[in-house]
Amino acid sequence: METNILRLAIQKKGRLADNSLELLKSAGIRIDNYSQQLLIKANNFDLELLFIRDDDIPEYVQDGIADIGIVGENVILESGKQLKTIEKLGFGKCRMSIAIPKMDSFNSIKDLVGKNIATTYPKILNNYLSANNINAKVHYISGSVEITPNINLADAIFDIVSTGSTLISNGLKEVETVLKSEAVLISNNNLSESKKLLLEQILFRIRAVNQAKNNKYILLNAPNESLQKITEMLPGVKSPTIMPLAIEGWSSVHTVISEDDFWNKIENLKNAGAQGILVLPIEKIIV
Ligand code: PRT
Ligand code: ZN
Repeated sequence: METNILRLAIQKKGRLADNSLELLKSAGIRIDNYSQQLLIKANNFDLELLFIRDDDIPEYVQDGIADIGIVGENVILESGKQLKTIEKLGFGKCRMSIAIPKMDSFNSIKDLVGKNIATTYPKILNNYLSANNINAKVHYISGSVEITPNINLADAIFDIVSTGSTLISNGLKEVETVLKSEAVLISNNNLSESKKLLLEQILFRIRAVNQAKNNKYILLNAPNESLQKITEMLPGVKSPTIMPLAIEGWSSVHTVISEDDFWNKIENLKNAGAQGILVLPIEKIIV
């Protein structure tokens, strides 16, 4: 008989582990007695979590050992598996770049012809090099790729970069960004109808949480004659709510605004006459 529990593979330990659990928690999925077991069932949802190394997640999901997974796009690409990306999750953001010793010159990727490049991601690098007709030697190294130029094991490296401080402290400079990556939700291609339904429910919650994260609730007071100008700047989910203040000639405007948008518009709002601006976090948004 087909079991009606959706199995989600997440990273057991590492950069994505905390954020993955945090996302589930904010989506209202409770996981009690969590103590790094391999497999654990959620308390209030037909979901079980499988904790594994991130490199194993694409294969587990492709083979149906897990139904869905949370993993970095870089890991999926390197695995070469054909998996459905269901949703970008907004954490684990990084880029994959080529770096060389900081004193070496670099004009274009043509300078890599004939060079030795060390990486943990040979498949992505080889694809990139062949797409650009660059003939270079790719060397697989399982860790600490950034030290290889210093010990003359390689002329260049291809690795994950986020702040760039690892490159700098190893005397390297980033010369070419090959791709950008973040954590994504992936799914097996042959989910049963009942599992698809569970996935839809989880996805609905994840979207509500992630939408809310990027948005703020904004309240402000404005003289009635500025209302039109101000509401044009604040489209909101549908349109702003406008309520009269106890003082004649003034209104309170409530709406939702993206965090970035807020910083771009704040000056214009003030110039248009907005006062007493409050910005509050939102827990969930269902549009
Ligand atoms: O044990 P397991 O195999 O599960 O974990 P792992 O060691 O393979 O992966 P982990 O936990 O290090 O990273 C998991 C995922 O996080 C990666 O696959 C990426 O998708 C994402 N990610 C985001 C990163 C980084 N940022 C990152 N900065 N992965 C690795 N790094 C490394 C980078 O290679 C560099 O050496 O962190 C170092 C510091 O980076 P800077 O540029 O901030 O100095
Ligand atoms: Zn890994």
